[in-house]
Amino acid sequence: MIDKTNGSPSRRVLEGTTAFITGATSGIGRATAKYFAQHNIHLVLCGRRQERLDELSRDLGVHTKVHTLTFDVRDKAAVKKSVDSLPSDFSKIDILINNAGNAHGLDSIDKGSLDDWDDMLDINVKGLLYVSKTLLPQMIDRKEGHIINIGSIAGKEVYPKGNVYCASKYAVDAINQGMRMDLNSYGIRVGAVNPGLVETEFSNVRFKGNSKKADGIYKGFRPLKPEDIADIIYFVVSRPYHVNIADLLVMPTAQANSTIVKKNL
Ligand code: NDP
Ligand code: 8X3
Repeated sequence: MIDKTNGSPSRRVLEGTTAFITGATSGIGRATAKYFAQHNIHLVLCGRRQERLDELSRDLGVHTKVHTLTFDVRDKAAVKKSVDSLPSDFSKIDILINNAGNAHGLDSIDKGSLDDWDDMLDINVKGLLYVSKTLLPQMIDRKEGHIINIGSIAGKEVYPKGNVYCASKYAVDAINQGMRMDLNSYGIRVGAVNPGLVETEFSNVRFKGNSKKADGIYKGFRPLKPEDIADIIYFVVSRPYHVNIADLLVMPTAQANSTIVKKNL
């Protein structure tokens, strides 16, 4: 990729480059896909829900080139097979957004479910590693690429009952730092975007479809919208190549930290 300034010294022109987004079927990933499409970034969109990927492909295909991959990030063979299946038009990945992930449950450590723990560690940590490992060789060969890891405020401070979800996001924080060190000599940019409360399907997944409980999380204050995070991710990727936003924490104004949220209920 060549840095062009397009009349502005502060923005990198990304038209025609390709972004690989995991967790593109919902929330932050979907909003980022839409944002990127508006800027004519070509898209490889991933998730497990085929019908949502088909819908995105139809909607965003009018703005940019879109290819979809349906796989579970926990399945390392499926990750590799999917990446290997990319047609030549989409096989050069310039930007990787490691976004797929969720919280499963909100229970004290003595009451948490083993299946929930497996899900969070397998998806949020190991899935991110499998996808990265599969795409890294080509970035290393080209000595160029940008990886954005979606962490969380939960990876910066532990909150009650957050235990294993927080552990998974602390791991993302550690992996983000480790990747930046180990890929430094190849000129690859690595950074994390760590959101606080964003209104997506996140809480619905955490509370296993209990929408009353999920909606309650965002009541009485103005949470972030997935588009707020997409806007920030676009800002991060569109910096000139010598500028790397390494670690960014963003919360709603009503939120001071993981446990303090100003609510008017
Ligand atoms: P959503 O539930 O709206 O989206 C989660 C996405 O991850 C979906 O596209 C889902 O796709 C995908 N996904 C989940 N499990 C798997 C899997 N096993 N294999 C492949 N894809 C999977 O949540 P958000 O948009 O909020 O979450 C996105 C990221 O942001 C997560 O990493 C989350 O931890 C992080 N985050 C969210 C915050 C929030 O408050 N919402 C705050 C801080 C961080 P599908 O089901 O189709 O596979
Ligand atoms: C998602 C936000 O506050 O549930 O990472 O940890 S929180």
